[in-house]
Amino acid sequence: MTAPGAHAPAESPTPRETPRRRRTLLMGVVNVTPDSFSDGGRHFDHERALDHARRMLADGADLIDVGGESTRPGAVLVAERTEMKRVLPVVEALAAENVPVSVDTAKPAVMRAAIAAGACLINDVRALQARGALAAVAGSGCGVCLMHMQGRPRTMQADPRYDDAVREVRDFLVARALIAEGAGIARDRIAIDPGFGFGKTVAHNLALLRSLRGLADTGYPVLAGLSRKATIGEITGREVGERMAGSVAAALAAVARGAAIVRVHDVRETVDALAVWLAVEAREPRT
Ligand code: 7PJ
Repeated sequence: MTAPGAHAPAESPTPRETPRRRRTLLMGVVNVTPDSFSDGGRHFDHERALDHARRMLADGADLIDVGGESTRPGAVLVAERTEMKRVLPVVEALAAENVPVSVDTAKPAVMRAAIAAGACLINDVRALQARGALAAVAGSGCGVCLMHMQGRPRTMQADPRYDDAVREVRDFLVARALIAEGAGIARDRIAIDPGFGFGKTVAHNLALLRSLRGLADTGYPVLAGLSRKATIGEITGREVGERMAGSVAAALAAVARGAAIVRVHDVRETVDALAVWLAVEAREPRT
């Protein structure tokens, strides 16, 4: 894959003016959830998810995050078997094409099956707190993203409260990372994520974004996911289908504060925005 902006400018540039290849990784989101005419796990849903993934890869995604259970506010949990039927065929197909695949799951059995199917990253919104989750990842060479969430998806947005959201989220993530290391997951396999929108108000999310550098300074790579979330909607007044520009701005703000990975739906637009921003900055922030 060639980085956008990698073409030589017409005039011979000094090294400082040469657009840089970005180091920030773009994670493209693929949801394998049934459309209204099918029961999930059907061939059609998988083909649709794969088409979507391939389009994001062509647009410049570095890895694909496959999810079979919605964790959006108010979402209802799905059964383990259903989740596996949704995600595993997609993971297998992408892994067979040498695509780096992460799986968005909190269930140890799904983690194990996803790793066997070729996933290289487990993306757990529950930070490996489910019984058996630490062991499921520790026994593999797979990476893990530990995310912070207050409460549970069905109710977490009801009335989220913190004394100090930034400190509490950081302390939780560092504690979970140390527990993961103690369970045998090497430090260089761990990323952390403040979990924007997971039991957080707009004010909490903005405070966490402003202070993302403090998370990056823990030494763990930071993943940031703000794409199309309610906070973008509240700031812009846009419905979920119209949050692309706001999401791109949020991704840039996260990268400027040291995010190593941004989780996005609109890969092509984020790639372009990052390329322009990096060309102007001529130096990527520390991650
Ligand atoms: C996130 C996620 C996030 C990580 C979702 C949505 C909700 N995983 N899975 N971070 N969000 N690591 O995309 O709106 O922010 S699902």
